[in-house]
Amino acid sequence: MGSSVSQSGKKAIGVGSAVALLCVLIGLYVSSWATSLPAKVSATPAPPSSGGTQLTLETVAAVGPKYSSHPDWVSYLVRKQDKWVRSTIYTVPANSVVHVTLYQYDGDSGLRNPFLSQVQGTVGGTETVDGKTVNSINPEEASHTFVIPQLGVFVPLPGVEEEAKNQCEFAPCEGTAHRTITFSFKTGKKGRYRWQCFVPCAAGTIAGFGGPMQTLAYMDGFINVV
Ligand SMILES: [Cu+2]
Repeated sequence: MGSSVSQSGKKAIGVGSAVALLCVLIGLYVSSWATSLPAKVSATPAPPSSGGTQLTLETVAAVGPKYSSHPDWVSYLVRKQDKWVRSTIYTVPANSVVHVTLYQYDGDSGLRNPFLSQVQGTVGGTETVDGKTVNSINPEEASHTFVIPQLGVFVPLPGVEEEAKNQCEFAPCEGTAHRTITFSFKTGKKGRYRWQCFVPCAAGTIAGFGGPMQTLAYMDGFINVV
């Protein structure tokens, strides 16, 4: 009798500590998930003649194993010093002009809402696409958009043609088939502004809006205006 009690006691302690360990592991997992934010990347000074600061971005069809545990997800990357990093949190100065150069390495998905194919809220209300100044693109050609709703900035990004040769497979993409888009926007007062893509570009997810479209640091992020 005594030995059976102590045995079940031992069992209870064993089960109890296994459960406790499991809880600790779950806690660690959740806290690391909840606090893992991408690094902040600051805009760099732009050439003095242009004033303001510069952000250099690229979009890729597949982020690849070097940048993510979801190698086939679409993503934005940002240039930091001489490297492409996967971050979508940018720090820019208040009341200033930010010049953006964006290399589009992804193909087109098309917009559901053609309204978003118009350029809005940029300096001059335009963007340049491969050197040509435009105020809208063909909605079917949209690959991604760069939109900061609170600042009224809407920039549609046309994709690489489907038949283009030499397409980039995995990030970082450099020199393979791409479109070059430039635009500038004014920041205004200090604050934290959300930006995001509005193209249903998350291939293989429900309505194209799952996965990278609903996980921070792929197709959306924040602009910290400081
Ligand atoms: Cu997108």
